[in-house]
Amino acid sequence: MRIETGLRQALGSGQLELHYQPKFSIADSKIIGAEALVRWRHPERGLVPPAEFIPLAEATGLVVQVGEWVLEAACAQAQTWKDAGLPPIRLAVNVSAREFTSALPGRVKETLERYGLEPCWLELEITESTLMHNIDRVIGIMDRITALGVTLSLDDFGTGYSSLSYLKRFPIDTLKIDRSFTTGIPSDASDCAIASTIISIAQQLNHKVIAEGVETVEQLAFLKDSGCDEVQGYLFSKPLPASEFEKALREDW
Ligand code: G
Ligand code: G
Ligand code: NA
Ligand code: MN
Repeated sequence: MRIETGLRQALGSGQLELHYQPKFSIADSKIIGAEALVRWRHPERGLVPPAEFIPLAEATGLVVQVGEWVLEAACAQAQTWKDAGLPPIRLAVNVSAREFTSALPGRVKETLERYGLEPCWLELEITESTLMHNIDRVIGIMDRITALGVTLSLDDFGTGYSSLSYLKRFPIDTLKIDRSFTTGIPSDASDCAIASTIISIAQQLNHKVIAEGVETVEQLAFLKDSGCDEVQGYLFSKPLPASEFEKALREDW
């Protein structure tokens, strides 16, 4: 069966699920949020990671429906945690370029309202490639989203082609240092220089900065010394099923 047909069926039959990778504040090691990462629980192939179907979904346009499902599922989960009395944490949803249309702000607003959620529960992660086409239109959409109180983070920062002259115009809250740079810390001098430069740019533009893919205490020490605000990675936690993330949140609280 073509993977596209399979993915369409997966959307209709509840085979997608979200896992949550905690994001930690470096200053006090507390969980401050989570990145929602989609997985496909395939009847024969088991749990399929997004790298195996998101690129295809992007190529076919099906990523729009996947994205609608992800936003819905993340907000439903946030409502459950809110109703259970857990402290508000930001759930970050990845949004690909094809979802980043003028329909997105209205859909985000409507979904938050339907689940009775304050905007502080939600963050959207966008990648640099989203920002490359029609910059003025993209900034208009970003402004409408941030006007709702929903924050934006710039994912995989430094891996694309976005120019620094645009960066200052983006209403973003957080820069994410890509895992490919974190990996080389502390042995690779270039990766260390790039990471600390990203941190410095973020500080001077009044953005927060988070490093992803943090796996070692040496990486954490370097990032802390360099002024990084938040971390995400296997040193702290892999992406967790909702029940396990909730457990971690309750223990941390
Ligand atoms: O979980 P994993 O590291 O395998 O994720 C691989 C990639 O898939 C990541 O780069 C992530 O941005 C992307 N991804 C995960 N979940 C989603 C999603 O819900 N929507 C989109 N567009 N991309 C996602
Ligand atoms: O594309 P994006 O960067 O949003 O996706 C994050 C991906 O990286 C997820 O698939 C997640 O499972 C994976 N990941 C998260 N933390 C680590 C880490 O510390 N090391 C490695 N190698 N992968 C990680
Ligand atoms: Na991401
Ligand atoms: Mn990333």
